[in-house]
Amino acid sequence: MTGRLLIVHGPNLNLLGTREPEIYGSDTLEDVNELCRKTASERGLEVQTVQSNHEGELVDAIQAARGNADGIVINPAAYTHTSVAIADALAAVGLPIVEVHLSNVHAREPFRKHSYVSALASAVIAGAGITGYRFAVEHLAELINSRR
Ligand code: DHK
Repeated sequence: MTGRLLIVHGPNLNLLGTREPEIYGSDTLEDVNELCRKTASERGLEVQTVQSNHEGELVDAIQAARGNADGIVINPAAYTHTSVAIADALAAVGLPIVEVHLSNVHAREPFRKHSYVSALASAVIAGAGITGYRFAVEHLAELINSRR
């Protein structure tokens, strides 16, 4: 393995598969993590995954990526639209970031259109469902492997 990605899942994503499946799909969080692991390992990368419903725990996990990861895939979920703390943590670690949303946040309620994270992201993927995580891992793998 030649690099490591941190995959960060925000609040309520532990309920994937049963939570509003018409919006978020029927795959579980473990399905998402398995897709990330498979996509990453095909490109010589390892993944570490974290999910929390607590803002501070997400901040801690992002801070811990400094020196331990080469890139971050993050779906901050509801914190996308509210959390300066998570955005500041992402800026502080200085790693390439891909922001993922399962749903097309731009086609939903107006408050979902604003993201504190997007300005820090190398790429933003919304509306592709679980496949968005594959795209995110592929993008980071290309970035990381092109720097070697
Ligand atoms: C997930 C959530 O939980 C929402 O709060 C966001 C995002 C959208 C998603 O589409 O993955 O607004």
